[in-house]
Amino acid sequence: MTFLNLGEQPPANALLKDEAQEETSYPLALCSCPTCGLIQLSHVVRAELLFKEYFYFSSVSKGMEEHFAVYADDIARRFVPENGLVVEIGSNDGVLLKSLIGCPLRILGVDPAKNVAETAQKNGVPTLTGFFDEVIALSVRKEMGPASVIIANNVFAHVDDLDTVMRGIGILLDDNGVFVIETPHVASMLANLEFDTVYHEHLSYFGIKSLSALFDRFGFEIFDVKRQSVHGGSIRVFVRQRRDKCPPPSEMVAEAIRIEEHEGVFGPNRLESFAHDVAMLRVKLKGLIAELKGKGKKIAGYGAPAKGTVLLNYCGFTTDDIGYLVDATPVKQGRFCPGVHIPIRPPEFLHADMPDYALLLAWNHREEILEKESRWRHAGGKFIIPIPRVEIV
Ligand code: DWN
Repeated sequence: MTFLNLGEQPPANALLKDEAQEETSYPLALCSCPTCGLIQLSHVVRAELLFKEYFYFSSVSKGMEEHFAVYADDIARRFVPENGLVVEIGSNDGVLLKSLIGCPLRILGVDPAKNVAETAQKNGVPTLTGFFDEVIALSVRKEMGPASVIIANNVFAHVDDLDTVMRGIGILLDDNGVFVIETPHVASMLANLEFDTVYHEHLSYFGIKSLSALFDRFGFEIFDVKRQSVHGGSIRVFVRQRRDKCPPPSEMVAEAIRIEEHEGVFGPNRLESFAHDVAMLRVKLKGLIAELKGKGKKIAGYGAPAKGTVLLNYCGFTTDDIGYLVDATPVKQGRFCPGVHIPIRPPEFLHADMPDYALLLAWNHREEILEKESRWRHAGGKFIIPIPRVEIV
């Protein structure tokens, strides 16, 4: 059942070198399985088009660096013996693994984006460039032995052929090993109207029930869940091989499923009301921007996140509405947001230009950014927060 249609859009991270650059758009819509509640894109864009050169570097956000450092420490203490092997799939710039450098264990990142993997290597994180699959799993197991822990953060939702990844996990993970994934929680997406997290990189929108159905097919089970606030509300899911004499799963597993049922993840009416509320949010946001423009106000965008591309294109904003975006990621600066062709500049541009408003496209970093931009705010600058509701702060 297709329930949300965001139109034809370009890949969210396909930032343009110049406005004349040719770009391709693809259908961007969500459909759902009423049985396990798995929500997926209706159209798949080939991974090679999306991930070979990548513009997202997790370490740009200090909040995310702190998040992953605490995460890594927790995992290492609980699950990794002396000299144990920790492998991270989709390790990006090494933002998690770099905090384990110097610990009495071994680390290895795997990431398909050559440019990002090179940054990880410079950060001291050994990184294989490629899409994790059975071939890489066999090669790593042969060379380094089984992994005590395999981690996959904000990547499981990006994979089309999950069977290959799961078979690779089965090959590489030690019999007593733990597979840990962190991924946005579909219940949070629905509850907070996070429609802009729907983009071609995100093929699946998981909950515990849908993940359990997947893991069960490969002899794995979820034994613990920790809810996280990052990326609009995520779940950190702890997975083990199903064995006799295992302690029972934590109560948090059943609690997470109850939350999904409460949020109506499995109910077609709820999904349709989500789509309706998204359409209403667009009307409100477009109306506010038009009102402010009518009063002669200057409006910029803050952050050039993937989700920002979706929101700007879904609302049909142009440079007449949002003059430019600012983003602290060096490789994004000087490029243009795909589809809407809004230029991306360094944050210093905002401090010089002093717009009246900034649409906070990176709303999931609200605290960090409002703190960082306190001087601009004290000088009169105001943020327009689009999600979970349109508000000015
Ligand atoms: O799944 C994914 C999530 C985890 O990260 C990836 N597919 C892509 C990416 O999505 P995103 O681009 O929406 O993530 P963020 O973390 O919301 O992007 C924030 C953007 O804002 C980055 O481009 C960095 C920028 N930023 C900034 O300019 N100043 C961020 C902070 C915190 C800042 O202070």
